[in-house]
Amino acid sequence: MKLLLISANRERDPYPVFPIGLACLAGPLAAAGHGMTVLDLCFESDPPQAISAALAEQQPDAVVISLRNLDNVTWPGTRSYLDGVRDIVTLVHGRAVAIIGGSGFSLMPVEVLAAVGADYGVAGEGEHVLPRLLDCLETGGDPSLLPGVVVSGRPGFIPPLPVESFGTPDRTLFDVARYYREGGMANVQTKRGCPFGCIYCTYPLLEGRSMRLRPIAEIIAEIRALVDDFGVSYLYFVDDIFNYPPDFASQLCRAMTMAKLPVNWSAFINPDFITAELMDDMLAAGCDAVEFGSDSGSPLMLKNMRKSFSVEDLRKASHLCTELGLDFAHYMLFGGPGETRATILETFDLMDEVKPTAVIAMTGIRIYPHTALYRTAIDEGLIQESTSLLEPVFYISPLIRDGFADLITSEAMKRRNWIAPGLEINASSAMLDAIRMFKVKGPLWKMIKGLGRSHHRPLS
Ligand code: B12
Ligand code: SF4
Repeated sequence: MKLLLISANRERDPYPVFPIGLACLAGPLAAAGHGMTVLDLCFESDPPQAISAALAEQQPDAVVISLRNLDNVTWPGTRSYLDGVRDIVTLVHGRAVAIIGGSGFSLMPVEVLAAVGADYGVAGEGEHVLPRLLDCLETGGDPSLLPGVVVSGRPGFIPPLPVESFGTPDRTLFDVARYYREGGMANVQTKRGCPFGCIYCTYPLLEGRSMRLRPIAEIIAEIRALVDDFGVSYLYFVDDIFNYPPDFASQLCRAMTMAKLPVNWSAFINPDFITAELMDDMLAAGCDAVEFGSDSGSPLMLKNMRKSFSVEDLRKASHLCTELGLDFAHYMLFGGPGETRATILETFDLMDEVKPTAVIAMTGIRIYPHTALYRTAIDEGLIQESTSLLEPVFYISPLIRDGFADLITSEAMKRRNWIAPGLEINASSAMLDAIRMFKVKGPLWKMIKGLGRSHHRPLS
């Protein structure tokens, strides 16, 4: 079949993110004999015009739309992207079959399909099932029998099956250089899955709870190609947790060091599985910044969010970074079940003590179906089973709802290293645009060291 692959993601905050999910599909689609072109809407000034032109020029049989983000998951400054996707599908209708997938789609497949009006949707990983769906369409098979495939107008679907293994994304049809220039990082995935069960988190739902590790030699070859073919010198590992399983992380780092790859990199890490030895391996392999998905500095809140680590683990991991001179950020999620003024202040106190390069604070927690937080929100009467979550609904503990934003704002503004995207503290779009003008490589939060004082709605 003749395919047009569309990356629908136009979000540029915190930076434009290369559509690695769609690139993962390009190889298997080519292997199945399909021809394809790519339309990436991220850098298009007039998406409807670009889509119409691509449809007229390419005359595709099917359009494969990748929906990475439903919204920016940021309270109170929420942006939803669904209208843009609906517009894409409307333009495709009558000219080609519209198939949609991606992480944003997979979180609420039946609801998103109905909302945007595509012909077919695919929940979960697309490497195996998308070629099978196209085969079905060509041969007149029944797509609803394929795991993960949602058919327009039909209720329900067979749950997706995770792929056993996955390979190197095919980046040849994409503008890697522009993403690197404007985003300052290339992305690489070394494994999929997360075995933990934090109450709000969708990652185990999207990637499964069991870990699937890529062969290390294949990852090294992928990084080598990014360096040689695209001049990349900074990477971000998109794994849910880079340092789990720790043995794998350590083997990968040692292989990167042996291969003398001229790259720096950063990743999300779990404070639970950090040892001095692993940190040494990471630094030797070029790691120059780490991000902890800490969520809170309060023992009660860590327990309530079902985190796998303790406040003491956060202390130890932070001290290790400080000793090694490694930039580190803690990501905080305020407002979970049981959050009070006291637990919020405990978090500020812990951060004052461990002094990270930056603290990135999200206020309110987006509720997704099939999470423990969803059940809590129903039990507390915040939402009903019938509540649509396509537009974001945020959980904010009833114990702190009044004065919540004011408290975080006033405390964060007292500190130079706090960033609160939803409250626009050190993180407005204008500010991020201004920072990106300097062609920064690596995470933008490292730049906070250069700011003299905290900014609220700066530069606007
Ligand atoms: C790493 C990551 C980041 C990094 C990205 C770094 C980088 N340089 O790439 C950072 C921290 C910067 C980031 C930022 C954001 N992220 Co983020 N991120 C992730 C994460 C953990 C992995 C994404 C990834 O690269 N996956 C690897 C690729 C290979 O997988 P994939 O894209 O899902 O593609 C597969 C399938 O989805 C499917 N597929 C994809 N497209 C299609 C199309 C069709 C037709 C088919 C059949 C299948 C298909 O097949 C692919 C291969 O198996 C996911 C959570 C997760 N575990 O998925 C969140 C996630 C994608 N992020 C999310 C969001 C919201 C954001 C932000 C908007 C805001 C925020 N607060 O985090 C920004 C937006 C940035 C931007 N410009 O777009 C949400 C999106 C869903 C939603 N709620 O809207 C997710 C799912 C997390 C969540 N909250 O649930 N993110
Ligand atoms: S927050 Fe991190 S550790 Fe917890 S379930 Fe999500 S990905 Fe796993």
